[in-house]
Amino acid sequence: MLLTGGSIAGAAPAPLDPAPLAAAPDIPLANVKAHLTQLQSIATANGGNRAHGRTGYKASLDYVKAKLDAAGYTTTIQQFTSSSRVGYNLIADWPGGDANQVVMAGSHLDSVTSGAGINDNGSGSAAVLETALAVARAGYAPTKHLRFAWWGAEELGLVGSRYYVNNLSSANRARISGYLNLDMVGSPNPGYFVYDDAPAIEQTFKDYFAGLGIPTEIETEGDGRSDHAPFKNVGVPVGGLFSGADYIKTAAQAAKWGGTAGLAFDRCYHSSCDTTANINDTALDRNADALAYAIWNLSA
Ligand code: DTR
Ligand code: CA
Ligand code: ZN
Ligand code: ZN
Repeated sequence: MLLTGGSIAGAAPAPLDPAPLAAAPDIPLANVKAHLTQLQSIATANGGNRAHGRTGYKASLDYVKAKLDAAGYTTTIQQFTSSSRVGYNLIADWPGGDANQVVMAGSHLDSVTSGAGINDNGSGSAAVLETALAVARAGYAPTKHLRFAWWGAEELGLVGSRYYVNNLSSANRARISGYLNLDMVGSPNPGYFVYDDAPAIEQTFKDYFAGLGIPTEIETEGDGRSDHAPFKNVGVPVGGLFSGADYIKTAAQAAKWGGTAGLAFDRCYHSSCDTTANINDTALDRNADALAYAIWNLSA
């Protein structure tokens, strides 16, 4: 069921002549962290989590939606049921661009029941949100259409993103030229992993990190383990970024990335200690900026 809301009337009208390609802006780390602070407060006020079917998830969704509505996005809430509880996806379309060439970025907004889920996956949700808000601030008018999404019930098995893809017509699936996924991008002992699914998307992210002189590794831990999988399964080109979960950082990885060898990338993965204290600011900042770079370059 689609519940469409948002400030369509307030949407910024697409300019008659799209602006020339602008360089991607810096995504302010302070803004991304402010979203994480809000998500932490929401979890604290709702039984300590933001899990599917709980009040903390819907409060998280309402927070993100309000920011996007105020910025001029056309937002849609997609409702579904999983494990006898109601779940929600939030879809935000930036007015303008070629509807037959849609560049999407998304992240799951739900946490596990054991904690606030600030790295998993407040980090991805906040980075995607602030990138969407940067598009609005810039009045960016790319050739392609931009769509952003926040998924429900990922922790139950990619339920929300699978529901979205399953309910797209084949024509609408074909209109998506790429889907970029961010799931855990602020891990406290971070690695810099780039999904190696669609070459053009992978190269765009690698180019960004190369520009910073930061080596990356291909992401192998997560094949099929996050919300890019339902898109990949129907032939949509996908990519994404990941800073690591419960795998252990090797000495070689610590030598190139810093941090601590012999410890997990995120030792609070799926635990109650996944709070705002469980974030590496540098990783969060770099991954948010990398997403903005990819959005600007893939939608031009
Ligand atoms: N499935 C994600 C965490 C996760 C584990 N490995 C990867 C690799 C790529 C992206 C995400 C992940 C979750 O627990 O939400
Ligand atoms: Ca930044
Ligand atoms: Zn998780
Ligand atoms: Zn996750």
